[in-house]
Amino acid sequence: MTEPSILLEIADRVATVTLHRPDRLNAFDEAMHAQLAQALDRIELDRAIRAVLLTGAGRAFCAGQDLSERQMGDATFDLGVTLERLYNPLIRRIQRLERPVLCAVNGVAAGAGANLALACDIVLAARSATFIQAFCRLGLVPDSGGTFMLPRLVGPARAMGLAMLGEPLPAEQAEAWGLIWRCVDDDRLMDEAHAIAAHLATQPTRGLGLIKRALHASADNDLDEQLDLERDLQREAGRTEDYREGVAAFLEKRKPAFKGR
Ligand code: T3D
Repeated sequence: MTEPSILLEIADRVATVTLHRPDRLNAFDEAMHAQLAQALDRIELDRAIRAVLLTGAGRAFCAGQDLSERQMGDATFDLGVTLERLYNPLIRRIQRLERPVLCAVNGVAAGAGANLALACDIVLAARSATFIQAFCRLGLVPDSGGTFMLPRLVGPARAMGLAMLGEPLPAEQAEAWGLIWRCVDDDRLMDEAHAIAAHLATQPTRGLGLIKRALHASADNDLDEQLDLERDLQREAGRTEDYREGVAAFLEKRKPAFKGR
């Protein structure tokens, strides 16, 4: 029996998704894309899941596209089609998922693997991890949202350097530049990641989903549009049970028990 390329474990309202092709540094082949899409189908449908944790098996997070699938030497092969069919839907689904997605970058994250991590809501990385915009080494353009995320996260000068030089960016520097949330010692990574995911899974899930929507929209909105959006989203948030629970718990000086609705 062939080993699964994606492991999905659901426990205590957290779905942990592990990229699992360690001998290929978790590079994406067609089967891994398909299995990840299935895992996301399951997560989207199961409202009891209130946080997602994405990580990689073995010494890498993900080395991007499996290049052994690109050995055909056929100049008519259309990479635009593979982006449209595989990578773009993946990035859109993560960004639109109304549950917090935490990424634990356990090792090197290269090419689409780096940008998959950056598409997640909170990125935690092992101190030994590196981020590589490896595309330029192959004559390609950063994809999977890289040209969108990089300048917004680190500014145009650093984005251009990362994209054109393709040098490994160490996790500590990624944290210092604001590319990721935090870098932690390697042996602490998964404990910290599980603790954050467990915390997120007890929080007001709908409110967190609305925060995600507001922050994503701010990249394209002017202040007036964003103020209007905040008004609309706050109206929605104010109608949730969790908001009522949050206020009641504050006034009663107790810990809130959020239900995610
Ligand atoms: O194609 C499309 O659909 C368009 C979309 C493109 C999206 C992309 O992601 S393009 C970018 C593709 N990725 C890369 O260019 C990264 C390639 N990998 C590397 O540069 C290096 O492997 C790393 C810097 C990530 C790690 O280096 P290192 O020295 O730690 O490991 P290694 O020895 O290079 O790799 C270990 C094994 O994994 C090795 O196999 P072996 O020799 O033990 O049998 C290596 O070939 C394999 N591997 C690593 N990355 C890939 C890979 N095999 C297939 N595809 C990979 N991307």
